Amino acid sequence: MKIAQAVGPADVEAGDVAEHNLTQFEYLALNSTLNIADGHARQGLTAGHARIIDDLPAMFRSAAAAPVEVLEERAYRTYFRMLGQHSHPAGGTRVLSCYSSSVAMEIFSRALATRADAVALIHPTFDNIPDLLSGCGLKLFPVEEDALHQGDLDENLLRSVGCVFITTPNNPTGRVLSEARLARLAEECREHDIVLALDTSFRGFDTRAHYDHYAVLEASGSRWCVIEDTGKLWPTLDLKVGWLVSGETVGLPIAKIYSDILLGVSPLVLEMVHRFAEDGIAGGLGELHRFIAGNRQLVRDRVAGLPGVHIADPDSRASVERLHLGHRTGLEVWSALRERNVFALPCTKFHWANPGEGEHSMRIALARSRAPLATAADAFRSVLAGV
Ligand code: EGV
Repeated sequence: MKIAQAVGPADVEAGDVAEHNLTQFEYLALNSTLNIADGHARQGLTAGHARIIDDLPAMFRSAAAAPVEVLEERAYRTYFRMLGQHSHPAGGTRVLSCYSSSVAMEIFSRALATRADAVALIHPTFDNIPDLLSGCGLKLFPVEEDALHQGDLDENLLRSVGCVFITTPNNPTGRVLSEARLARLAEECREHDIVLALDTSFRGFDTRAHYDHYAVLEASGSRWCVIEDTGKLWPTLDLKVGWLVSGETVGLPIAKIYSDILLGVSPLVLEMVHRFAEDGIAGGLGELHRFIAGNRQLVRDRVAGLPGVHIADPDSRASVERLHLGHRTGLEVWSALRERNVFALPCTKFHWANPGEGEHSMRIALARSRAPLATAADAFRSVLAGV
């Protein structure tokens, strides 16, 4: 049976939903106009975006005519320039284009599983990361965010894994690995001859994640891999690219596994990424940051003063916002919201090693148009005032 059917609204019983993974919760929201569940970009087009979309027929024809290598290199060069990643590799198989960052993640996991048994993985984080890694037979050890940001990782942990995997900015907390901490972590990984993997899917939202990661990684001499994602930023109806970027000496059969799965991504999508990134450089990225900050303020204003409710990540600039619900459980609030056709995301499964930790929080997506977000936030307020 297809998963989409198994979790369709008709099947949803209180007992069942508790078992859902985060994406299964996101499916339930897809047909609602008040979907504040998934982290994909669903806001309206800006004027700059609309000009690109109006150009689509011409882009289709020019993409069909150009060599794909040219389009691919242009897309990632522009994307990396927008985000300050000037020392990114280029050419050959160092930057591989995938349909999504999850596809890149699956390719990475399979490649890693040929050489490693275990991974030290950031905790909490979006649950499909632990699920993809463990689906490849890898054993997982949690790395708590606080421990990661405070100092060196446990020597015993580093000795028992083949990879440290970090999402930065993290999903859902928005916490960013500093340049100094990345440099030290890369050194620790080099000392133990293990792979350092980063998932930077949310980096576009936070300028604190725009220091040149590739300069740090290259200088470290470590075996590294980075998963980049254009999918969280722009409302392109899920036309996006996940890039699987690797160091010269990563020592994993990444290009081979990639070839088992993909020939490449659509030249039209590469052309769109190039154009949206150009727009980002010309001011679109700043506009996006102001838009998300405004939406974040709107949500914070709506829930202000509710007893027991507080903002979990006051410093976050990611396009998602996590709320602590006090005594209420995420599932309880989820059910009450659902009766009003509003769908947010209970946080339990982000805490993949200790689900109980996420029981009293929810995540709200901010990459939404202002009006539906305001309606959803109003519903949130009245539900929280009532339970
Ligand atoms: C988020 C959806 C996948 C994922 C959403 C996400 N799930 N790919 N299995 O793209 O934060 O809502 O990352």
